[in-house]
Amino acid sequence: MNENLLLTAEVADALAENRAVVALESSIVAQGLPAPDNIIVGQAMQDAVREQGAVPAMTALLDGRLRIGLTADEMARLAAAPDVRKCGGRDLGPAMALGLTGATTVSATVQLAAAAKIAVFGTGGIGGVHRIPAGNAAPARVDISADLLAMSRAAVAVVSSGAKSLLDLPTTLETLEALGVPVLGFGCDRFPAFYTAESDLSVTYRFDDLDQLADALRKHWSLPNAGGALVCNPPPADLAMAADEVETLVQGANAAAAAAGISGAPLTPFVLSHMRQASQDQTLRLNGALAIANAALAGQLAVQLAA
Ligand code: PSU
Ligand code: MN
Repeated sequence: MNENLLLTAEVADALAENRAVVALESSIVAQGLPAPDNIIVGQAMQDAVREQGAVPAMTALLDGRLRIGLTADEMARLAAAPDVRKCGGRDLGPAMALGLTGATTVSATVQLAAAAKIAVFGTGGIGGVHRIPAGNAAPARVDISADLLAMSRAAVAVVSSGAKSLLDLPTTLETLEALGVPVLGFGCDRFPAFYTAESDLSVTYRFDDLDQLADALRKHWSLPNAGGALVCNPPPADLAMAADEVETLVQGANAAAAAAGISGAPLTPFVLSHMRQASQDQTLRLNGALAIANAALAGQLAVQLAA
């Protein structure tokens, strides 16, 4: 085990006894959701993992130390501090050396999960290839989330509701194909687009049986140089939105961002907050509910893999 990784006793014991553990990212708490929903959802994700008989392991960088498993107070600290960094995988080494505190995105979390030999990770949605903003005064540039390459390198199954349709989803899926990351639908043929289950894009394979999904992962990992896999769980049907409704929200938010001259890193937070307001918090309720549902499925999958 990497000597720089600090595991809680609960997580270390579970791993030593080959019991089920589920990694959780902390960026969803620090940057992904507004207070007070961030702490409520982060706690509910951990509870959902436990209800399935698995141990939750939220990852973060606290005062320069890589942490696997956080106390409620530590998670609250990440949720409350506005200056907590958003750390991708590439940030970890330098941020450790500088003694910084940061929340981990999908790319950092899969790297830490792999280092601790945690095979399953549950989150809301992954980052992907951004759309080139139409009508934006800023020059068009490619923005590809580090999540995609990180998933190709770490043998970790990421359970999510796909990726947000504010991204370029066809190009995101092409990139996952190029990187050798299988996209596995659990009970779905279509790639879920986070807010909506109705994308017209296909997953690589569909599984309806958890046992068979676990078998597919075991066999994927039995091959040389196999990296991760993306497991897709459609958003809860009672809160999921219609595709055209989401597209209207995305376009309204993008137009507002262009008008305000916003691009680069602040773009996604701006777009999400605009969509939240325009939907009277429906996107926020959905985001929380799908993240909790994905944590539960990740718990079930981890239990199945540990059996
Ligand atoms: N997608 C979501 N919610 C999130 C994120 C993605 O629906 O909170 C976060 C995750 O931590 C993800 C990160 O890893 O954003 C991707 O950021 P970037 O596009 O800068 O790589
Ligand atoms: Mn980016």
